[in-house]
Amino acid sequence: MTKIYYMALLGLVFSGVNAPGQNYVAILPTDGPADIIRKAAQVTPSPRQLRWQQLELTAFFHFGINTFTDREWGDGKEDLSLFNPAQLDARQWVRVAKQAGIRQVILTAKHHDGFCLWPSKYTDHTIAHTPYKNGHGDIVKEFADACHEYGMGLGLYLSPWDRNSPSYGDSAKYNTLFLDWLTELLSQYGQVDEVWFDGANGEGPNGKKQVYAFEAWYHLIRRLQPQAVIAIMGPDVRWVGTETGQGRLTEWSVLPVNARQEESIAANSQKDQTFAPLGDLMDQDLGSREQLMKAKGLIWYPAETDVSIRPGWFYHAKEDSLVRPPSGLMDLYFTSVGRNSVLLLNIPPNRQGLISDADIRSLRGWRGLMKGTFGVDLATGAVMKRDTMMIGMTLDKEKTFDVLSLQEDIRVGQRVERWVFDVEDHGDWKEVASGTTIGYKRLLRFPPVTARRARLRILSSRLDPVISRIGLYKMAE
Ligand code: FUL
Repeated sequence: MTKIYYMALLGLVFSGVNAPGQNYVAILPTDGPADIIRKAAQVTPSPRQLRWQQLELTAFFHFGINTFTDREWGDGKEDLSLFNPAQLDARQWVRVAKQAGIRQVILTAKHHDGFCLWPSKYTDHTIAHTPYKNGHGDIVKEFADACHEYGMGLGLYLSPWDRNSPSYGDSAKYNTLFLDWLTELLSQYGQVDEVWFDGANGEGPNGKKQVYAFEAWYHLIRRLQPQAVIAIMGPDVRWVGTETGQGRLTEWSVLPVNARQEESIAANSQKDQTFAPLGDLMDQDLGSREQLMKAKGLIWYPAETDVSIRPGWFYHAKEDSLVRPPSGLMDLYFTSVGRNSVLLLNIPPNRQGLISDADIRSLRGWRGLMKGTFGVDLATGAVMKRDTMMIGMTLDKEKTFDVLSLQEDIRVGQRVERWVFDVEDHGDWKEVASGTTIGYKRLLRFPPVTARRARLRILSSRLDPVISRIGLYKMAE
């Protein structure tokens, strides 16, 4: 499926939406390379970005008319009488996610087909015109109530691209409609913690051209749900650039941006910053020193890795045998959270309106592997000796491990550019792992080693490194 996030993002203007403070810093014409690097090392997440990063594990529930038509992208002409998830239980979705260690879940309130899972006043293409609960259902409400009941973070996906709405393509009209939808979603269902705007737009060269009023949408979200992060086509959370679950080995959360657009700020009577990320967010190198030198400003803009537990985003019975096994989910953890990103794992409810047994089994197995691996930190009780660029550790006794976890204290910024981890082997130091960025978390697997003494050497850092945690683990079988 063609994805054109990056094209849409190129022209995207972010505005007035990051709390004033350190998650944006301007580069002055008088700044030399050393000033720019020092500034980059001091850009920090906003409180909402920090909270989101610490979640580590989040989930998507793709559910809608596509679930009943067996499609991935509906065209908006679907017969709504097909929609009848007779046993729907949003509490089961949230429970399954919670038992898997997931801490925030996002529901597709409206996908590209325009079908609303809540009874919106502003269109007829909604759940009110389906057999579900004889037209009296509201799945956004059932979902939100379940999240609140279980203390689960709540996110809503609202597709900007809409293949049903007659207003789509009449930019002003559709933007107003979109604000009406956002107002419904963000004022009727209690606290919302993430709003997810998809970048996909598949109308093609002869299709409708809709110009989105992102700034107005962001301001509404900040007003109604100030704690919510706005993801993907939004200023707080960036798409990692793949849908395979693979983050970058070098993943910077500090990115270069264009100049502050003072005219736009004045025009909108806004007090805080307006910026657009530089370049293509699918590039491998987004935040190296070389990239930073081109910037007019720097922002904290961390990566989210979205991937499905099955081949498709929506449920298809024929994919019941293709659910990723527990070891595959574990691999995803290493290539997303373990690469300075948050995992957004899609678990699509089926036609009954339930998460299927195959998915539940796999999630349980994964949870077992996670507990078996990360339940005991073999570095607990180690004696640490810290120098600026080196941390030595002596474990309480000789231990065997094959996983290293490193964390920087991102509350002061992301700084480490290159590091090596060694263990002592009969009086000699032996390198067992090395890497570039660390950020919130970096996980590495290697063949098991047995040692009592180990050391982390930072070979390059933008400012004094602040390592908040070193963990050592043994992979569960
Ligand atoms: C994409 C969409 O086109 C897919 O259907 C899915 O929602 C995925 C998360 O984002 O852009």
